[in-house]
Amino acid sequence: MYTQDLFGDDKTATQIGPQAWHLPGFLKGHERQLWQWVQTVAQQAPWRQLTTPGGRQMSVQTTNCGTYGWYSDTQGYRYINDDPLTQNPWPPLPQWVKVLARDAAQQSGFAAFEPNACLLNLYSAGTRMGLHQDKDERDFEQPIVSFSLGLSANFLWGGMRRLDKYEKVMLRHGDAVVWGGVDRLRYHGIATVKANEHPMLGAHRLNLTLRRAD
Ligand code: MD3
Ligand code: FE
Repeated sequence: MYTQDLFGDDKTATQIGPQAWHLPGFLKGHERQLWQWVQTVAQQAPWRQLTTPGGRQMSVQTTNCGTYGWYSDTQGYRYINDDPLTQNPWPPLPQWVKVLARDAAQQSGFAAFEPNACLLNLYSAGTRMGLHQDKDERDFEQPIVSFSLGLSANFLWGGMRRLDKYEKVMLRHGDAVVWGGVDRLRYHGIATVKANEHPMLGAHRLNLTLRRAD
């Protein structure tokens, strides 16, 4: 891996691809506010396990906020404006969260990122996310910003083909990852989360991905 640790300190940015960056501790000072806000989102748009187009239940629990939410059922993968569970629009994506995402993108070389979709994934021990590409968005030049809270997990960072070899990058409470451009369609996933107890999130790992869906 062409890792480039710019400051020789693991609390600073590490380049994990030509246009992909791991920002350890990027969320420092915002973690509790994020977790409290996510709990209010989940009161309005409850956690649920989605079904893949192939009819399998995903192990992670999911919800969304923003103008668009990512959804999957036997009809396929897509972005939709309303939560099928409540028939209401997804809860709003607050400006302060958009600003955090825009700042992470800016630090990674992507100017003026304006997310309009936020997918929230809640992992408990034993859950994982298999290798996949994110290709349900319209514009692959737009970056995606990911925020992690709670239990640590190994992020699997692959190539352009499913069977390409992958690197493991440990994502911890407070980390951000940003990728776009030539790295936007790389295969990626999350290894099975190990049982543990986090002081803020208890038995869970939370990941937020901020996206431009249209
Ligand atoms: C690299 N989520 O929601 S975030 C997803 O931690 C997803 O829940 C994982 O993959 C999670 O689609 C990983 C980091 C991530 C997300 C999307 C990517 C890395 C990516 C898309 C392209 C390349
Ligand atoms: Fe993904």
